[in-house]
Amino acid sequence: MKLFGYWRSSATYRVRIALALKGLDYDYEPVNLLKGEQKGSAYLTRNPTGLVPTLETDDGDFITQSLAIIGYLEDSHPAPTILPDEPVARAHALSIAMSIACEAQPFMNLRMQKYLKTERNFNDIAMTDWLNRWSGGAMAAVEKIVTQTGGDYCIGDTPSLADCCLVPQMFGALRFGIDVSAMLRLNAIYERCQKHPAFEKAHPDHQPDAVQQ
Ligand SMILES: N[C@@H](CCC(=O)N[C@@H](CS)C(=O)NCC(=O)O)C(=O)O
Repeated sequence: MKLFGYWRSSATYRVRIALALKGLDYDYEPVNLLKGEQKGSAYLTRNPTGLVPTLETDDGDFITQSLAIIGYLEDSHPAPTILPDEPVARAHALSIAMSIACEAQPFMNLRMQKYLKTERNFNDIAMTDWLNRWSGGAMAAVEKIVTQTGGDYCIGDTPSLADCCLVPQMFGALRFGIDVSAMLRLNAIYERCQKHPAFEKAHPDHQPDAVQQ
């Protein structure tokens, strides 16, 4: 398998955590988002959305969308699973993952921020307000859900798909100045995950294309 991604991309980070939790080896090909490589013709033939990540399977298929990639990993390598067996817990894991992937992350994506700054004249204050209102608002809802479903992790005491999505979202939120200080459950889970070897391996700073700040 080969993962096409970018060290600081939260969607790529989700897939790296899932790969690490499952103990799967893979090749990695960096796609430099700051250089616009995601919009180059070579990459677009693999992933017409112009977004990372993409997973190339051993059979040469290209899978797009982080949640679809993680779904493929779960189906093709079921053990260890990262989805709870119990139907309600499983639905909650998907709900948290989708709340993050569909409601929180798109508002802080690179192309969204670039458009608002360059074509809508957003200054830093307007940008921070946007990020807090939309991404932060979606995260505040996740905090409430996790208060019902969580234990050591988002769903009970075992890392799941929900944590694969939460940790990169928290990383991005802290990077972009979204105020998550009142989200006590999410902060506690985020801190716990930092000490888990799979999450540590998947951390952006530990990737081959990481740039030291
Ligand atoms: N829904 C997509 C989101 C992918 C996405 O937003 N990727 C970002 C990085 S986290 C990206 O490639 N941004 C490039 C750009 O905005 O031009 C997924 O889950 O894979």
